[in-house]
Amino acid sequence: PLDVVTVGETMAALRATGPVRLGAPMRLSVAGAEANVAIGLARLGHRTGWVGRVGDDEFGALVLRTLRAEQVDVSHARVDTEGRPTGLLAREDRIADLVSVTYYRSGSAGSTLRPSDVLPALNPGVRILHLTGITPALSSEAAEAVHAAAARAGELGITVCLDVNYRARLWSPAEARDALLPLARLADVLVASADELDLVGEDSSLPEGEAIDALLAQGCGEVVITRGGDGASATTAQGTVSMIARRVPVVDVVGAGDAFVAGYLSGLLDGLDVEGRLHRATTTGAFAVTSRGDWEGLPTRRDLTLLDQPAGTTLR
Ligand code: KDG
Repeated sequence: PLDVVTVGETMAALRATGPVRLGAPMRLSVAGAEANVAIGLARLGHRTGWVGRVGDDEFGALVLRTLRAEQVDVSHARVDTEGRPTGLLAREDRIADLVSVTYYRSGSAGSTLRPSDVLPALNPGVRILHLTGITPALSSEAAEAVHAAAARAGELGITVCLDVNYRARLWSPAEARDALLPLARLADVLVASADELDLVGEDSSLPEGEAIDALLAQGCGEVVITRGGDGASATTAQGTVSMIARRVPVVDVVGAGDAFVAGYLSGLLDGLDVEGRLHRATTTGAFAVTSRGDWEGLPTRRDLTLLDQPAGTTLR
């Protein structure tokens, strides 16, 4: 059986290294928060599957081929038969570290995910179901699919991880709150940036500490708050552990949150304590920010100790 099942939309991703309107060259890859997490986990040796829909087109073939090449199981992925295309995102690196993303995903194959696509992947033996708050923004059936998956996982004793991942280009905070409040109630591990907490807390006026306590009180086992370059903290019934981010040259921050989640869940699967989970998460996050691409630079298990070498080391 798989250790981890992830569910979401994986898209073709075009990355321009200058203004698109001037015809800047573009590089083609794939992207999607849940696929990034799946690849991160697979590189660390965990048996991981991705569930979603792609179009019956060349971008869809690229998505599936890339995931397969990364040892991510796609046996539950579906190819749309009704002519809907694979979603696409275009990324424009404008000034310094400011990145602008445009989505071409409304009406995509991935946005029509439904419960019957996801439920067959949740076999007993699966240990973690990883979801993000992006998928319920795609359509009402996709929202239903993630909700049904989280509910079934709960029945089967599968740990549900939800990364809030608010995307302002997909929906308003009010719409997000309506969909994410019930989903957060089903989460065992909740990952959010500090400014996303009010999207998943019953009382959005609470200060951070109280909002976290309220989530624990409603049954969430651990609340992980990411603070970018300032590190992260994880709160469980035993208290809060904080960890600073690892100091690395920042090249590309997109995908860092997904890399962090992959490291955190890898630590959970390996039975590490909260400190060990955060250490692995900040390490995988650091690999993501110090290499180009959403997932390309993620570490294998053997790479994990590379950052412990002094800066400027040449391994010979
Ligand atoms: O987390 C990185 C993602 O933003 C990227 O891979 C694309 O899933 C994506 C999205 O919806 O923004």
